[in-house]
Amino acid sequence: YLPDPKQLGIVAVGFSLGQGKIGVDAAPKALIEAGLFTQLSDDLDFTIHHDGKVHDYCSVIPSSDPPLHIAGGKAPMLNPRTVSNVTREISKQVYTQAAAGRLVLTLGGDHSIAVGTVSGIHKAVTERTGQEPYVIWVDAHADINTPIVSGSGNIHGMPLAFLTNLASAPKEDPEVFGWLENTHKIDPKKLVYIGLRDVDKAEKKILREHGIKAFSMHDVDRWGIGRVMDMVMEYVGNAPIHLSFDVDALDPLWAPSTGTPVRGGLTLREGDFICECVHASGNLVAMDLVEVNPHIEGEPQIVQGLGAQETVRAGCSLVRCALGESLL
Ligand code: B3U
Ligand code: MN
Ligand code: MN
Repeated sequence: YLPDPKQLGIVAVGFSLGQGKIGVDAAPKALIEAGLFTQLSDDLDFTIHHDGKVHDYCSVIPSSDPPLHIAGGKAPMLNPRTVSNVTREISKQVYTQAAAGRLVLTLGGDHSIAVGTVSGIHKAVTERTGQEPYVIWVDAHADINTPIVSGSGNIHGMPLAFLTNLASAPKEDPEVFGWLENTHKIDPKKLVYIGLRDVDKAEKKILREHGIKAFSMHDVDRWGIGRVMDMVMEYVGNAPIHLSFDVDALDPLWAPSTGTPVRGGLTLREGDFICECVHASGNLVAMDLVEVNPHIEGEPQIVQGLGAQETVRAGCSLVRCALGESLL
């Protein structure tokens, strides 16, 4: 039931309107130019299925998409219709790749694109296997704000609220994420976080109330990444795995070029180790790599202006590890 281990579908999504900083839409191009596809095909023997395009979803005029005020909300949702339409498109593309029996790699873009990737994979994998995939969400942030509790209105901080059905299409505009069907949505019990360290108060309440499994940086410090991954993999069991990796889970020392860096994160080696463990399970069905922003240079005293290059290199490494590079 698992995808053919050597057929890789790639969706490249230049999209930044789930948050406020331009540049994250340039990540797929930067990753490809750094040689990612060659590494995957030549070194790791994947057959790549890619339409040859970086889908540019940023040309939609944001002025045609005014902020959406939600009753009782702290901040209006920003670019709501654009993010909804773009993620619907991504969902279809990812679904098609997965339904063809391929492992699916999506290069973002900001993390709002996960509304598309997780929904498309969930639908395809449950149809193919009758088993619901688990989502391993590696991130400094929990990305589970509902539109009501979000303090920023940025949708990259909300994808998991829509995907777990904690939030549904707002009545102020039911078209926004109205396309999400039950077959797209995940059980909050099938979500596991690793790397959290910047979680909003309302998000903490959501994690507690829904019993969502989470390994914060505190847990990584306490147990070490080895035991954390033992616990993660035991929780996930033998289910298919969708790995959604936000590069800001890594410490800004290794990945400075990202929109909302938070100190005290994973080392690159710990990030690679997470990816290797997921690979070793044999159950990986999809991976997202998001929030690489090559236009942000990062703290120059740390990487002497090489921030973007370093972050892109870190991103390539994470993908290669998830796809089996470290196997001897
Ligand atoms: N939780 C905050 C901040 C944030 C979420 N994701 C990122 N930043 N990258 C929010 O805006 O929802
Ligand atoms: Mn994220
Ligand atoms: Mn993040």
